[in-house]
Amino acid sequence: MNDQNVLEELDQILAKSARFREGRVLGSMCSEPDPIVLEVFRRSYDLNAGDPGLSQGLVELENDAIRMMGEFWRWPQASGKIVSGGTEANILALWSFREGRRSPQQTQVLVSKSRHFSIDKATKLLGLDLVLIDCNENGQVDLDQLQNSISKRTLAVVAVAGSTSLGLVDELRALGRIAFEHGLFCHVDASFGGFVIPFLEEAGFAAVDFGLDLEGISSVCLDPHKMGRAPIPAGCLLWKDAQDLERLEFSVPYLSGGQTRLSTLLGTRPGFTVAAVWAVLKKLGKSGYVELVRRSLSLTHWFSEQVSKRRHLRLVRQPVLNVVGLAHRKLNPQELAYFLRREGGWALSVWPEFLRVVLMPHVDRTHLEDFLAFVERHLEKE
Ligand code: 0PR
Repeated sequence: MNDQNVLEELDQILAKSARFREGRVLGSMCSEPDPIVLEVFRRSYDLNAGDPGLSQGLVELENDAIRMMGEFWRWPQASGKIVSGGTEANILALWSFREGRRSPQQTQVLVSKSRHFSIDKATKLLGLDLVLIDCNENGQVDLDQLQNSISKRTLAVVAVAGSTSLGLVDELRALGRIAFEHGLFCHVDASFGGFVIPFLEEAGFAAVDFGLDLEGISSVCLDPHKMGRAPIPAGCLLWKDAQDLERLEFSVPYLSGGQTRLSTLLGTRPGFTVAAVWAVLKKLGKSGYVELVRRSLSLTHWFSEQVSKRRHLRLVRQPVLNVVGLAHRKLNPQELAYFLRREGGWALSVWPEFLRVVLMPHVDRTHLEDFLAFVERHLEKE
């Protein structure tokens, strides 16, 4: 086939996919990347970050990007890696903890019930045991229950900083302190919140206590492909102590650089991702992310208020980040989501008690007005 025919067929098939810019995708935690990444792709699409000896440029870009993300999380000297997403980052964090444990008895990972399923995946893969802790009335991990669950079998605590369901944030300082006092590792899963939390205060919203510098916090992951405006796949894992990263290193003698040390789960990995994350960080800088958060959080508060005012809708909880949970007073969430999808093409994320709207950069006020008007037309009768 010639290029044109291939591309025509591709367009036809891709037409079956929802696109962010159409304004109907309201439940996704990914978004349309910053347009600079198209140019970055043209310049870097053939590079393999898994062979650093071949591309010293990528090594420089990755180190620079890690430093910038470390600054956001108040630890510019952080060691880290750009990875494929939150799942890979969570697996790597727990893997390093397992390799660094004092005794093989330490198999338990404590985390709140609001954790993302990648933590379940990681513990299963690594032969570790997941201990699920209830949430308190604010949707944060219950610290008393967590403390009472610590024993000689405990290896690590995972804190959630931006829960997948409602964007809620655990008490990171208190969790770090508990981990420190008991000699446990503590990983912060800020896959979603990692590009929001550092900018809340400057954007004019209620701040959340955070930082890799907090006592007892060992690592944090944040996903550039969620609120960072980078393309998929792009995650990042930051370590406070370089030795935690070094435990994951494999020395590979035969690659172009000779004695290359590799510490990601993937071998061959996209150089384009590294270049794109770097480019978006350079372009937006701290002030760019503050602006983005200001816009997303303003929209979040406006939308929450609108939901609260609707007769048949219920706001599940006052948002902390840019995530809104809403429920219908008559339809259950599955029925509601199915109706919205079938009749209006709206894509929201479905949870047992509510639907999730994520106020990502591609979501505009006009999209939300359309959504609310649709609900009013179809679901607010009598
Ligand atoms: N940790 C948290 C707190 C997450 O919310 C997620 C993903 C992960 C880890 C795993 O990250 P990766 O998927 O990058 O490995 N949360 C989103 C979710 O489950 C992922 C997502 C994004 C799903 C966009 C759908 C979508 O359209 O909702």
